[in-house]
Amino acid sequence: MKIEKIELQHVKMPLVNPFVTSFSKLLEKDFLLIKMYSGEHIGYGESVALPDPTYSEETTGTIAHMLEQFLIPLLFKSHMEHPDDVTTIFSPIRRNNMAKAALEGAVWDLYSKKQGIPLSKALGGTRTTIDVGVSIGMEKSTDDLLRKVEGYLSEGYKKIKVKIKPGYDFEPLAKIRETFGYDIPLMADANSSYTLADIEKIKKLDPLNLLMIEQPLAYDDIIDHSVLQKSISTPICLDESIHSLESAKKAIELGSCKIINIKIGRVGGLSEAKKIHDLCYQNDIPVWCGGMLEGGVGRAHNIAITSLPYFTIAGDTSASNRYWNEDIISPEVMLSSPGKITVPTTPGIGYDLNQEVVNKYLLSTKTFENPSL
Ligand code: OSB
Ligand code: MG
Repeated sequence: MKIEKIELQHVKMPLVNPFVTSFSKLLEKDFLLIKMYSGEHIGYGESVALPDPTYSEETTGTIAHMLEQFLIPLLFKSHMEHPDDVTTIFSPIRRNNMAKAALEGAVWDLYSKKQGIPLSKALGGTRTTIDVGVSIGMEKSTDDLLRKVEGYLSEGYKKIKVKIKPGYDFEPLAKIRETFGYDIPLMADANSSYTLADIEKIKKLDPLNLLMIEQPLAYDDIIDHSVLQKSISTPICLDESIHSLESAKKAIELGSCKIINIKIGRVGGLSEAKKIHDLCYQNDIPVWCGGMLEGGVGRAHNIAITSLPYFTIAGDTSASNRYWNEDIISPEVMLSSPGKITVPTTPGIGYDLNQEVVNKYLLSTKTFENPSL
Protein backbone atom coordinates (compact mmCIF):
# COMPACT_ATOMS: atom_id res chain seq x y z
CA MET A 1 0.00 0.00 0.00
CA LYS A 2 1.61 3.27 -1.12
CA ILE A 3 0.54 6.49 0.53
CA GLU A 4 0.95 9.49 -1.75
CA LYS A 5 -0.17 12.30 0.49
CA ILE A 6 -1.44 12.98 4.01
CA GLU A 7 -3.52 16.00 4.98
CA LEU A 8 -3.98 17.08 8.60
CA GLN A 9 -6.98 19.30 9.30
CA HIS A 10 -7.21 20.83 12.77
CA VAL A 11 -10.88 21.12 13.71
CA LYS A 12 -12.50 22.58 16.84
CA MET A 13 -16.20 21.99 17.57
CA PRO A 14 -18.41 23.17 20.46
CA LEU A 15 -20.05 20.44 22.56
CA VAL A 16 -23.86 20.51 22.90
CA ASN A 17 -23.41 20.24 26.71
CA PRO A 18 -20.29 21.02 28.78
CA PHE A 19 -18.61 17.75 29.84
CA VAL A 20 -17.45 17.82 33.48
CA THR A 21 -15.24 15.11 35.00
CA SER A 22 -13.08 14.79 38.11
CA PHE A 23 -10.22 16.28 36.05
CA SER A 24 -11.67 18.93 33.72
CA LYS A 25 -14.58 20.83 32.24
CA LEU A 26 -14.76 20.67 28.44
CA LEU A 27 -16.87 23.12 26.44
CA GLU A 28 -15.42 22.21 23.05
CA LYS A 29 -13.27 19.49 21.52
CA ASP A 30 -10.46 19.91 19.04
CA PHE A 31 -8.89 17.13 16.98
CA LEU A 32 -6.80 16.41 13.92
CA LEU A 33 -8.68 14.93 11.02
CA ILE A 34 -6.37 12.74 8.95
CA LYS A 35 -6.88 12.28 5.22
CA MET A 36 -4.63 9.64 3.70
CA TYR A 37 -4.49 9.53 -0.10
CA SER A 38 -3.62 6.40 -2.08
CA GLY A 39 -4.69 5.94 -5.73
CA GLU A 40 -8.42 6.59 -5.97
CA HIS A 41 -9.04 6.15 -2.22
CA ILE A 42 -8.91 8.37 0.87
CA GLY A 43 -8.55 6.85 4.32
CA TYR A 44 -9.80 8.84 7.32
CA GLY A 45 -8.46 8.98 10.85
CA GLU A 46 -9.10 11.21 13.88
CA SER A 47 -6.95 12.05 16.89
CA VAL A 48 -8.80 11.51 20.17
CA ALA A 49 -6.64 13.29 22.80
CA LEU A 50 -8.19 16.02 24.92
CA PRO A 51 -6.87 19.60 24.60
CA ASP A 52 -5.10 19.29 28.00
CA PRO A 53 -2.90 16.44 29.28
CA THR A 54 -5.38 15.62 32.07
CA TYR A 55 -6.74 12.22 30.96
CA SER A 56 -3.44 11.04 29.47
CA GLU A 57 -0.14 12.80 28.74
CA GLU A 58 -1.13 13.44 25.11
CA THR A 59 -2.82 16.56 23.72
CA THR A 60 -3.87 17.61 20.23
CA GLY A 61 -0.64 19.64 20.15
CA THR A 62 1.66 16.73 21.07
CA ILE A 63 -0.09 14.60 18.44
CA ALA A 64 0.49 17.24 15.73
CA HIS A 65 4.17 17.35 16.71
CA MET A 66 4.58 13.55 16.68
CA LEU A 67 2.78 13.17 13.36
CA GLU A 68 4.71 15.91 11.58
CA GLN A 69 8.17 15.21 12.96
CA PHE A 70 8.23 11.44 13.35
CA LEU A 71 5.24 9.27 12.47
CA ILE A 72 4.33 10.59 8.99
CA PRO A 73 7.98 10.54 7.77
CA LEU A 74 8.35 7.00 9.16
CA LEU A 75 5.16 5.78 7.48
CA PHE A 76 6.13 7.37 4.14
CA LYS A 77 9.42 5.51 3.98
CA SER A 78 8.17 2.12 5.27
CA HIS A 79 6.81 -0.80 3.31
CA MET A 80 3.33 -1.80 4.34
CA GLU A 81 1.16 -4.70 3.16
CA HIS A 82 -1.42 -4.87 5.90
CA PRO A 83 -2.54 -2.34 8.56
CA ASP A 84 -1.13 -4.67 11.26
CA ASP A 85 2.32 -3.72 9.90
CA VAL A 86 1.85 -0.17 11.25
CA THR A 87 2.29 -1.38 14.86
CA THR A 88 5.72 -2.79 13.93
CA ILE A 89 6.68 0.30 11.92
CA PHE A 90 5.87 2.56 14.90
CA SER A 91 7.38 0.27 17.55
CA PRO A 92 10.74 2.15 17.82
CA ILE A 93 8.77 5.20 18.99
CA ARG A 94 7.92 5.21 22.68
CA ARG A 95 4.30 5.64 23.78
CA ASN A 96 2.40 8.51 22.04
CA ASN A 97 -0.35 5.94 21.50
CA MET A 98 -3.06 8.37 20.44
CA ALA A 99 -0.78 9.88 17.78
CA LYS A 100 0.01 6.40 16.43
CA ALA A 101 -3.65 5.36 16.52
CA ALA A 102 -4.79 8.43 14.55
CA LEU A 103 -2.59 7.46 11.57
CA GLU A 104 -3.14 3.72 11.95
CA GLY A 105 -6.93 4.27 11.87
CA ALA A 106 -6.60 6.04 8.51
CA VAL A 107 -4.49 3.13 7.20
CA TRP A 108 -7.21 0.64 8.27
CA ASP A 109 -9.91 2.72 6.54
CA LEU A 110 -7.79 2.96 3.38
CA TYR A 111 -7.05 -0.78 3.43
CA SER A 112 -10.70 -1.78 3.79
CA LYS A 113 -11.74 0.66 1.04
CA LYS A 114 -9.13 -0.89 -1.28
CA GLN A 115 -10.45 -4.37 -0.39
CA GLY A 116 -14.01 -3.13 -0.98
CA ILE A 117 -15.15 -4.34 2.47
CA PRO A 118 -16.47 -2.59 5.60
CA LEU A 119 -13.86 -1.77 8.24
CA SER A 120 -15.85 -3.90 10.72
CA LYS A 121 -15.37 -6.96 8.45
CA ALA A 122 -11.67 -6.19 7.89
CA LEU A 123 -11.26 -6.26 11.69
CA GLY A 124 -13.15 -9.54 12.08
CA GLY A 125 -16.39 -8.02 13.34
CA THR A 126 -19.50 -10.19 13.36
CA ARG A 127 -22.26 -7.95 14.72
CA THR A 128 -24.74 -6.15 12.45
CA THR A 129 -25.84 -3.82 15.26
CA ILE A 130 -24.14 -2.75 18.48
CA ASP A 131 -25.59 -1.85 21.89
CA VAL A 132 -24.60 1.59 23.10
CA GLY A 133 -24.72 3.58 26.31
CA VAL A 134 -24.04 7.12 27.37
CA SER A 135 -21.45 8.74 29.64
CA ILE A 136 -22.85 11.63 31.69
CA GLY A 137 -20.55 14.31 33.12
CA MET A 138 -21.03 15.86 36.56
CA GLU A 139 -24.08 18.12 36.73
CA LYS A 140 -24.69 21.26 38.80
CA SER A 141 -27.55 19.66 40.73
CA THR A 142 -28.96 16.18 41.30
CA ASP A 143 -32.17 17.31 39.57
CA ASP A 144 -30.19 18.19 36.43
CA LEU A 145 -28.50 14.78 36.58
CA LEU A 146 -31.82 12.94 36.99
CA ARG A 147 -33.28 14.85 34.03
CA LYS A 148 -30.32 13.80 31.88
CA VAL A 149 -30.61 10.17 32.96
CA GLU A 150 -34.36 10.19 32.23
CA GLY A 151 -33.80 11.63 28.75
CA TYR A 152 -31.12 9.09 27.79
CA LEU A 153 -33.15 6.18 29.24
CA SER A 154 -36.10 7.27 27.11
CA GLU A 155 -33.85 7.07 24.02
CA GLY A 156 -33.16 3.48 25.03
CA TYR A 157 -29.45 3.83 25.88
CA LYS A 158 -28.35 0.48 27.31
CA LYS A 159 -25.82 1.68 29.86
CA ILE A 160 -25.83 4.83 31.96
CA LYS A 161 -22.36 5.88 33.13
CA VAL A 162 -22.03 8.67 35.66
CA LYS A 163 -18.81 10.50 36.47
CA ILE A 164 -17.96 10.46 40.18
CA LYS A 165 -15.27 11.76 42.54
CA PRO A 166 -14.87 11.81 46.34
CA GLY A 167 -17.78 13.92 47.66
CA TYR A 168 -19.84 13.40 44.47
CA ASP A 169 -20.46 9.67 44.50
CA PHE A 170 -22.90 7.83 46.78
CA GLU A 171 -25.55 10.52 46.84
CA PRO A 172 -26.11 11.12 43.10
CA LEU A 173 -25.90 7.36 42.38
CA ALA A 174 -28.34 6.48 45.19
CA LYS A 175 -30.77 9.14 43.88
CA ILE A 176 -30.64 7.52 40.43
CA ARG A 177 -31.38 4.10 42.00
CA GLU A 178 -34.27 5.56 44.07
CA THR A 179 -35.77 7.26 41.03
CA PHE A 180 -35.26 4.70 38.26
CA GLY A 181 -34.85 1.46 40.22
CA TYR A 182 -32.22 -1.25 40.51
CA ASP A 183 -32.86 -2.73 37.06
CA ILE A 184 -31.35 0.06 34.98
CA PRO A 185 -27.78 -0.68 33.83
CA LEU A 186 -25.86 1.87 35.90
CA MET A 187 -22.10 2.33 36.38
CA ALA A 188 -19.71 4.97 37.67
CA ASP A 189 -16.42 6.34 36.29
CA ALA A 190 -14.02 7.90 38.81
CA ASN A 191 -11.20 8.81 36.40
CA SER A 192 -8.52 8.05 39.02
CA SER A 193 -9.90 10.40 41.68
CA TYR A 194 -9.62 7.99 44.66
CA THR A 195 -6.73 6.34 46.53
CA LEU A 196 -6.68 3.23 48.70
CA ALA A 197 -7.19 5.53 51.68
CA ASP A 198 -10.75 6.07 50.35
CA ILE A 199 -11.59 2.38 50.54
CA GLU A 200 -14.59 2.90 52.85
CA LYS A 201 -16.12 5.45 50.44
CA ILE A 202 -15.78 2.95 47.61
CA LYS A 203 -17.15 0.05 49.69
CA LYS A 204 -20.21 2.15 50.46
CA LEU A 205 -21.13 1.91 46.75
CA ASP A 206 -21.41 -1.91 46.82
CA PRO A 207 -25.12 -2.05 47.83
CA LEU A 208 -25.97 0.18 44.83
CA ASN A 209 -25.33 -2.84 42.63
CA LEU A 210 -23.43 -0.95 39.95
CA LEU A 211 -22.45 -2.82 36.78
CA MET A 212 -18.89 -1.69 37.52
CA ILE A 213 -16.71 1.11 38.83
CA GLU A 214 -14.31 2.42 36.19
CA GLN A 215 -10.73 3.41 37.05
CA PRO A 216 -11.18 4.36 40.73
CA LEU A 217 -7.43 4.58 41.47
CA ALA A 218 -4.32 6.08 39.85
CA TYR A 219 -4.07 6.27 36.04
CA ASP A 220 -0.88 4.18 35.99
CA ASP A 221 -1.73 1.70 38.74
CA ILE A 222 -2.56 -2.00 38.63
CA ILE A 223 -1.28 -3.01 42.09
CA ASP A 224 -3.64 -1.00 44.30
CA HIS A 225 -6.57 -1.85 42.00
CA SER A 226 -5.83 -5.51 42.66
CA VAL A 227 -5.95 -4.86 46.42
CA LEU A 228 -9.17 -2.89 46.06
CA GLN A 229 -10.91 -5.51 43.87
CA LYS A 230 -10.40 -8.10 46.64
CA SER A 231 -12.27 -5.96 49.17
CA ILE A 232 -15.26 -4.75 47.14
CA SER A 233 -18.05 -6.63 45.37
CA THR A 234 -18.51 -4.06 42.57
CA PRO A 235 -16.48 -5.19 39.55
CA ILE A 236 -13.58 -2.87 38.68
CA CYS A 237 -13.22 -1.86 35.03
CA LEU A 238 -9.87 -0.41 33.99
CA ASP A 239 -9.66 2.47 31.52
CA GLU A 240 -6.55 4.71 31.93
CA SER A 241 -4.30 1.86 33.19
CA ILE A 242 -4.69 -0.27 30.04
CA HIS A 243 -2.39 1.08 27.32
CA SER A 244 -1.20 -2.10 25.56
CA LEU A 245 -1.72 -5.85 25.26
CA GLU A 246 1.08 -6.30 27.85
CA SER A 247 -0.57 -4.02 30.40
CA ALA A 248 -3.89 -5.85 29.91
CA LYS A 249 -2.14 -9.21 30.48
CA LYS A 250 -0.59 -7.99 33.72
CA ALA A 251 -3.81 -6.43 35.02
CA ILE A 252 -5.70 -9.68 34.35
CA GLU A 253 -2.98 -11.79 35.98
CA LEU A 254 -2.97 -9.60 39.10
CA GLY A 255 -6.78 -9.58 39.34
CA SER A 256 -6.81 -5.78 39.08
CA CYS A 257 -10.10 -5.73 37.16
CA LYS A 258 -13.00 -7.91 36.04
CA ILE A 259 -13.87 -5.84 32.97
CA ILE A 260 -11.78 -3.82 30.47
CA ASN A 261 -12.71 -0.64 28.63
CA ILE A 262 -10.90 -0.69 25.26
CA LYS A 263 -10.14 2.70 23.71
CA ILE A 264 -8.47 2.53 20.30
CA GLY A 265 -6.42 5.69 20.90
CA ARG A 266 -5.23 4.78 24.38
CA VAL A 267 -3.87 1.40 23.21
CA GLY A 268 -2.16 2.72 20.07
CA GLY A 269 -4.58 1.59 17.38
CA LEU A 270 -7.10 -0.90 16.05
CA SER A 271 -4.59 -3.78 15.71
CA GLU A 272 -3.65 -3.58 19.41
CA ALA A 273 -7.34 -3.11 20.38
CA LYS A 274 -8.17 -6.33 18.55
CA LYS A 275 -5.36 -8.18 20.35
CA ILE A 276 -6.65 -7.00 23.74
CA HIS A 277 -10.17 -8.08 22.73
CA ASP A 278 -8.85 -11.57 21.89
CA LEU A 279 -6.90 -11.80 25.16
CA CYS A 280 -9.96 -10.79 27.19
CA TYR A 281 -12.08 -13.36 25.33
CA GLN A 282 -9.60 -16.10 26.33
CA ASN A 283 -9.67 -14.92 29.96
CA ASP A 284 -13.42 -14.34 30.39
CA ILE A 285 -12.93 -10.61 30.90
CA PRO A 286 -15.84 -8.83 29.16
CA VAL A 287 -14.88 -5.74 27.16
CA TRP A 288 -16.64 -2.62 25.93
CA CYS A 289 -15.57 0.30 23.80
CA GLY A 290 -14.84 3.55 25.64
CA GLY A 291 -15.17 7.00 24.11
CA MET A 292 -13.15 10.20 23.97
CA LEU A 293 -15.95 12.54 22.80
CA GLU A 294 -15.02 11.72 19.21
CA GLY A 295 -16.11 13.49 16.07
CA GLY A 296 -17.78 11.33 13.44
CA VAL A 297 -14.62 9.75 12.05
CA GLY A 298 -13.38 8.52 15.43
CA ARG A 299 -16.94 7.46 16.27
CA ALA A 300 -17.08 5.35 13.07
CA HIS A 301 -13.86 3.57 14.08
CA ASN A 302 -15.39 2.83 17.51
CA ILE A 303 -18.50 1.36 15.88
CA ALA A 304 -16.35 -0.90 13.67
CA ILE A 305 -14.28 -2.33 16.57
CA THR A 306 -17.40 -2.80 18.73
CA SER A 307 -18.72 -5.24 16.10
CA LEU A 308 -16.16 -7.81 17.34
CA PRO A 309 -17.84 -10.70 19.19
CA TYR A 310 -16.56 -10.15 22.76
CA PHE A 311 -17.71 -6.52 23.02
CA THR A 312 -20.57 -7.85 25.14
CA ILE A 313 -21.24 -4.73 27.25
CA ALA A 314 -22.75 -1.55 25.76
CA GLY A 315 -20.03 1.03 25.06
CA ASP A 316 -19.79 4.82 25.32
CA THR A 317 -20.31 5.37 21.57
CA SER A 318 -23.50 7.45 21.71
CA ALA A 319 -25.23 9.06 18.71
CA SER A 320 -23.69 12.20 17.15
CA ASN A 321 -26.43 14.47 18.54
CA ARG A 322 -25.44 13.64 22.15
CA TYR A 323 -22.24 15.66 21.47
CA TRP A 324 -22.62 17.89 18.39
CA ASN A 325 -25.08 20.23 16.73
CA GLU A 326 -23.72 18.90 13.47
CA ASP A 327 -21.19 16.10 12.97
CA ILE A 328 -18.41 15.90 10.35
CA ILE A 329 -19.80 12.75 8.70
CA SER A 330 -22.79 11.97 6.56
CA PRO A 331 -25.04 10.39 7.57
CA GLU A 332 -24.50 11.29 11.24
CA VAL A 333 -24.38 8.44 13.76
CA MET A 334 -27.96 7.76 14.83
CA LEU A 335 -29.73 5.18 16.96
CA SER A 336 -31.29 2.74 14.49
CA SER A 337 -33.56 1.38 17.24
CA PRO A 338 -33.57 2.24 20.97
CA GLY A 339 -29.99 1.97 22.30
CA LYS A 340 -28.63 0.41 19.11
CA ILE A 341 -26.45 1.56 16.22
CA THR A 342 -26.39 -0.31 12.90
CA VAL A 343 -22.87 -1.26 11.79
CA PRO A 344 -22.30 0.17 8.28
CA THR A 345 -22.01 -2.30 5.40
CA THR A 346 -20.30 -0.09 2.78
CA PRO A 347 -16.49 -0.15 2.31
CA GLY A 348 -14.20 1.41 4.94
CA ILE A 349 -15.65 3.33 7.88
CA GLY A 350 -18.97 3.42 6.00
CA TYR A 351 -19.65 7.14 6.43
CA ASP A 352 -18.79 10.00 4.05
CA LEU A 353 -16.91 13.02 5.28
CA ASN A 354 -19.09 16.14 5.42
CA GLN A 355 -16.45 18.62 4.24
CA GLU A 356 -18.89 21.53 4.60
CA VAL A 357 -19.12 20.94 8.35
CA VAL A 358 -15.34 20.39 8.58
CA ASN A 359 -14.74 23.71 6.82
CA LYS A 360 -17.06 25.50 9.22
CA TYR A 361 -14.97 24.46 12.25
CA LEU A 362 -11.57 24.30 10.53
CA LEU A 363 -8.57 26.02 12.20
CA SER A 364 -5.77 24.97 9.81
CA THR A 365 -4.69 22.47 7.14
CA LYS A 366 -1.23 20.99 6.56
CA THR A 367 -0.26 18.80 3.62
CA PHE A 368 2.57 16.25 3.51
CA GLU A 369 3.61 14.72 0.17
CA ASN A 370 5.45 11.40 0.20
CA PRO A 371 9.02 12.33 -0.88
CA SER A 372 9.96 8.72 -1.66
CA LEU A 373 7.44 8.40 -4.53
O1 OSB B 1 -12.89 8.36 31.14
O2 OSB B 1 -14.12 7.42 29.72
C1 OSB B 1 -13.52 8.42 30.10
C2 OSB B 1 -14.32 11.37 27.81
C3 OSB B 1 -13.07 11.95 27.70
C4 OSB B 1 -12.02 11.39 28.37
C5 OSB B 1 -12.20 10.27 29.16
C6 OSB B 1 -13.45 9.68 29.28
C7 OSB B 1 -14.53 10.27 28.62
C8 OSB B 1 -15.90 9.79 28.72
C9 OSB B 1 -16.86 10.14 27.61
O3 OSB B 1 -16.34 9.18 29.67
C10 OSB B 1 -17.06 9.04 26.65
C11 OSB B 1 -17.78 9.50 25.42
O4 OSB B 1 -18.99 9.74 25.50
O5 OSB B 1 -17.14 9.65 24.36
MG1 MG C 1 -13.11 6.35 31.81
